[in-house]
Amino acid sequence: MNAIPNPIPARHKNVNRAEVCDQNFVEFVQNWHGKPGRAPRAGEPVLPESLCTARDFGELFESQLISRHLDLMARVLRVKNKVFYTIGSSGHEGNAMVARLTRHTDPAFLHYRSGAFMAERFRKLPGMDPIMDSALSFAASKDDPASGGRHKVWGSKPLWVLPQTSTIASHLPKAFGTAVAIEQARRIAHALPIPEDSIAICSFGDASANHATAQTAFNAAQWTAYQKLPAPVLFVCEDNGIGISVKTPGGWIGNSFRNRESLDYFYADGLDVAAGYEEVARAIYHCRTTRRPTFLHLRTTRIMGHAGTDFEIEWRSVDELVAVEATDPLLRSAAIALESGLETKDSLLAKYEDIRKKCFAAADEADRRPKLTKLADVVAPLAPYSPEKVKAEAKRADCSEKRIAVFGSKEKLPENLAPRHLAIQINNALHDLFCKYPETLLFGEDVAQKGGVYTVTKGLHKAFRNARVFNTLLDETVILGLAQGFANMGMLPIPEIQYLAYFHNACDQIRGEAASLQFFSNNQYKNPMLVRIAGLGYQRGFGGHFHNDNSIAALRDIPGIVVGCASRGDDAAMMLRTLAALAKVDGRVTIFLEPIALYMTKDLYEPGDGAWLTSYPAPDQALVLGEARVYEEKAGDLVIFTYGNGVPMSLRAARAIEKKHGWKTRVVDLRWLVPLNDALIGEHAKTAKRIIVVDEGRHSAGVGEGVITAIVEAGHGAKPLRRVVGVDTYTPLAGAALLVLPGDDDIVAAADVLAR
Ligand SMILES: Cc1ncc(C[n+]2csc(CCOP(=O)(O)OP(=O)(O)O)c2C)c(N)n1
Ligand SMILES: [Mg+2]
Repeated sequence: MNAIPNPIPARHKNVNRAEVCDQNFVEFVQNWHGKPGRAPRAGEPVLPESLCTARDFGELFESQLISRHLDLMARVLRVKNKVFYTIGSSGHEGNAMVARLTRHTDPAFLHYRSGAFMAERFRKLPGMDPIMDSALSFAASKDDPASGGRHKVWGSKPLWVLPQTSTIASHLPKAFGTAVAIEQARRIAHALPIPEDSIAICSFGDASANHATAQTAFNAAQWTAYQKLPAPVLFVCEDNGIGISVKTPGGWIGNSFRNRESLDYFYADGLDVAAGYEEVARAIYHCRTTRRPTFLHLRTTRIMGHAGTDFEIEWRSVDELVAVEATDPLLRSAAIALESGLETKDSLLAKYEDIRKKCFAAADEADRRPKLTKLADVVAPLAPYSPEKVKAEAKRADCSEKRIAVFGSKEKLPENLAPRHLAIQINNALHDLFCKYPETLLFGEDVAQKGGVYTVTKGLHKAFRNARVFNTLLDETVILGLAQGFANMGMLPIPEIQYLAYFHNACDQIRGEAASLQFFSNNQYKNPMLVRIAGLGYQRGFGGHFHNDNSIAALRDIPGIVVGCASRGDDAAMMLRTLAALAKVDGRVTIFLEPIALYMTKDLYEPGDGAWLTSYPAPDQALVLGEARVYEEKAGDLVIFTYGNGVPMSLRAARAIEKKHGWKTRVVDLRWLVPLNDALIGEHAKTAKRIIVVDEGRHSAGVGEGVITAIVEAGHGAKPLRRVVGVDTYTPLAGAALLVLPGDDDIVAAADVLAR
């Protein structure tokens, strides 16, 4: 590498490190005094012994220069308010090698320093322009082909680059999931959208490698490969030795990853394309041919700071900065170009300036393109909904022969059997979804042979075998990462989260990742799924908090998702069909919240009355998103809004209230918790004299808050109104649980207050 100037010239004390690095390049070329070689022909090694040919090198170097000038352009135009993002790729341009040596159909989940990777991948398809596309993204223009101006993301539909959020490491589980999905497709005869021998690529920084979400993905990949199951994921750790301002201990990445069980480690010098190319090629070849998880430790450096806002000079010495800047891989690439004779000083400087000009010209053009100026445009891809198509799809029932085979005979079809409880009807509905969608997969903890802890998935494994129904390792983040991976590959995943408390454990995989994909890709990518979560309180004599968690707040404010909660078997079956249809038709991330305490509930008013058993709805019946179930529609003395366990409680309380106060009570089972049907709530509030909201969730941020807001906003807040809601606490064990959760008596007591 080039020597550090001594003494350090005055210009190196410049606060603007982008200017310093820019000048460094120019000066380095101007001052180069080596002996130029005879320019190798396209197919010859760029330097003796290098696996990288002159053609490879020439294009890689150009990609590196494009990436660098996009960074420089962003720094200049940020201050003019024409660019809105300055986290750059400078020092990481060696990642272009990974792009060159993989295919544009290998799904890529990229680190934010992937400018050169992208520029290189753009070469894989004709007629694409990395500079203009990136400029539109930097400028947050509506014409940005990656996100439609919603974020500066690296993304491309034709190039299989799925846009990532800024949450570091959160993309690793879904990259692992995508790798598993590529392999799973064959086992279920599903046609992949990409070649069968594709690999999933994900890149991330050295500091990010420590994150729990990253470690969980490594572990899951190792766990898989350890069992000799394929998981062709290429983890590319771009090690620049620092994370914002915190240095990674020297040798940490190598020492931590070199000897992991079932994770194959490769090291490549990303600062030197001629030297690093061979090892990058070996790692990729290894991953593709062995289908094993592969860890590519790519040496990089970070120049120009973490982002444009990071004035490194304020917290690091100039000497240190100068030393880091001397490791700039573009200086090394310039040396290779000059040494090999591929470029002369003049031709190289001319190329450098030419790319600079193109980047600024593109930025100028991007600045003139339209921005997002309407709210409706911003949110259009967030939660697409085609009601008619969803309805038709939910009611589509064209697999009668398969059903007969699965259920045993026509007589044994569940709609021909006696009424049953919730758990059985969910189970029947899942069997039906498996008949309807051959691309359905169901997975989670204990869901296969055992059929789940509450036997809700019993029989599915036997009927549909290992390839479609399987146990995962014990990790909710991975379960949801797998779901995203399967969805990316066109399947319909139905992951199970064993208890609501354990969704909270992995919430970001939905909140930050799955639910955001349509938004940040301008609806070009979708990861449709149906997540089943067992939860809510009232399991008599069992569990304590973590099995009776009643906090729905974490789901309520996730933009774009649909959350349904069925209190009875027939609704559950019809709701599942609608949720699956929302996923299939509109690509939605849907959540089915299962009230555990109602799984086996048979009676409503009296022991043995069987009033909570329901018939199985024929497969051509489904719910409409937002549609409530209303008991005693005409009753108007009191309306109770509720859901889940609150429904049978409210129905019982309604009887007691009628006896006590003579009021006819209407009970509205909302069924759909996200989004809440505000209009429906307003209508019912309007036509009743009094209102009670029964929310088994918590006092703060529970569904009840949303219901009451809807009532108030509809102009009915002045009516007599009470809320019966859980306490802001964890749920205690045994009978004490009923102290913190609302019960039948609390509802009657609320009516008593209204009667005063
Ligand atoms: C989960 C999460 N925590 C914190 C951050 C803030 N953050 C952004 S980048 C970064 C450092 C990442 O360093 P590294 O992984 O080494 O990547 P580099 O920037 O060095 O390429 C931090 C702490 C984040 N984006 N996500
Ligand atoms: Mg780093």
